[in-house]
Amino acid sequence: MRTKLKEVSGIDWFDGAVMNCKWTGPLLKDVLEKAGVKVEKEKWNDAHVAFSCFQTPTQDDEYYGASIPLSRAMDANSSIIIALEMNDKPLPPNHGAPVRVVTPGIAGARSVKWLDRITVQMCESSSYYQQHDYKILPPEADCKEKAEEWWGRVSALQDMPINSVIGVPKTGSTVHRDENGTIEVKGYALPSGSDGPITRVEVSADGGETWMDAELDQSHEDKDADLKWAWTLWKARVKVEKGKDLTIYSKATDGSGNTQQKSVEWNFRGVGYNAWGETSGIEVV
Ligand SMILES: Nc1nc2c(c(=O)[nH]1)N[C@H]1C(S)=C(S)[C@@H](COP(=O)(O)O)O[C@H]1N2
Ligand SMILES: [Mo]
Repeated sequence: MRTKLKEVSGIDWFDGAVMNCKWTGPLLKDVLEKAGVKVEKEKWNDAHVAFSCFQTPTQDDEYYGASIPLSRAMDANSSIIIALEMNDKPLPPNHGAPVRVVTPGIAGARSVKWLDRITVQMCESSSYYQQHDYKILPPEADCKEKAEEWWGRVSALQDMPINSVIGVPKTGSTVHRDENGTIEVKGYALPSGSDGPITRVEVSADGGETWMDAELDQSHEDKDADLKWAWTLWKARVKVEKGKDLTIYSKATDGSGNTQQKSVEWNFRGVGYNAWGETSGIEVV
């Protein structure tokens, strides 16, 4: 959003702010049921599960915290877990050892690492990161002072929007055409929230006039694996002319028909950016 639209108050994540691996641990739902949830079912939509880590202060708060709706947590299909393992090994320290939350489809900010406490409560987490960060503010909130007026009025980002990224070729690189005049384009795609899996990825080398289908790699060592929450790696061979300054776009669609738009509206923190995937300044030789 910073490079395409205008300056934001955020970090340069580029295309890499994503995690996709195998997480193992009990369902949050089962843990909450064992502990006993006192909120009546009719109120689950208004209740929240808050996660806290008190082990270190953060940049903007005394602790790290986040929350998600209780209704989402109590839905077994939401696959929200208290993770103990990552890729079949105990969690490594930087990914939250010994225990963290994993909230598939939901912004990573809610997957609290080094978990100390889980609370069922009638308000969202009071953490700075739930209240004053990770929200898609309206464009008029264009500075810190104006953002102050909006934090309390905009809901916290939960489900992430559908997205796709072109990993190869990298922006600014030189690529060789094969004998058919094509080049290989590869990347990943993520579904929107719980609307996965990815069902289609298209690629365009003419500014979005025409699109061709990419080949989806949805194979998995575990045949019954549910790719609802996973990324889908994709690749395509795209016919291109020789020349400088080629731009290629990618566009994903998921199980509920969500798809990407050419551009998205700017927001102060630069979060939720999901315009078409793009690689540009490609020299084709
Ligand atoms: N305790 C704690 N948990 C945290 C954070 C944090 O700063 N402290 N950062 C969150 C954010 S913003 C993200 S994107 C993910 C990153 O998880 P990862 O390091 O396993 O990729 O952790 C989340 N959990
Ligand atoms: Mo994050």
